[in-house]
Amino acid sequence: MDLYLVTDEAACLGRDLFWVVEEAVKGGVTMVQLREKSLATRAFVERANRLKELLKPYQVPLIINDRVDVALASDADGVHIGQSDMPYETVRALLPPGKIIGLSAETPEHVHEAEKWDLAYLALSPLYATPSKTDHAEPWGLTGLQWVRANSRHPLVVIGGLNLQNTTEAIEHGANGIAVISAICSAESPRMAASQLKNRIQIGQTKT
Ligand code: TZP
Ligand code: MG
Repeated sequence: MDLYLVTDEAACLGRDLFWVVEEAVKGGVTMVQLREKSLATRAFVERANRLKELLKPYQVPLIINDRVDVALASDADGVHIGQSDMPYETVRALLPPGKIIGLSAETPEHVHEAEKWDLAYLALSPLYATPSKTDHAEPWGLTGLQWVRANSRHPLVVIGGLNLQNTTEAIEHGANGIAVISAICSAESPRMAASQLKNRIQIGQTKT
């Protein structure tokens, strides 16, 4: 999950979401989260099924945001939950063995509580303020990221305002990966944007 794409059709500048995702994967995206806040359930499941088929040949895992039922229905690889979604223990009990769970942490308390859980990653939400999610919590910033790195055993993903200019320093400050919407979905070439972000991640990894 070093380069994690979170989908948002509204950010795709009118282009087909599946085209955007496939281009992004060809450019180096290693995990995809289907995030749908207003789609009807049936359309959500259809979209998840189609995305699952699209990603299969690339061996890129599909994660479903918020909805365990949609993840089960589409045999997705896992679920991403936030602090107001179903609790970790409930999600774990509902998912078959081998499925993964990612969790958003917005406060130090969330980070401490997450220590007892088996997470594929902890997402610091948001690293920076972003117009892509207006109801976000207080941003962690690089100082917050360093604190989480020192206080969590989980792989860390940062989300919110990540772009070509600030990716390397996020990796240098302890992030294992970055999650983005607009830096890829709204790029003129999602494939090139992904490949350039990947390059910035690799630069950060060699510096640490
Ligand atoms: N959660 C925290 S910030 C965010 C989400 C879904 C939006 C990230 O979007 P962008 O465009 O990469 O800042
Ligand atoms: Mg959620």
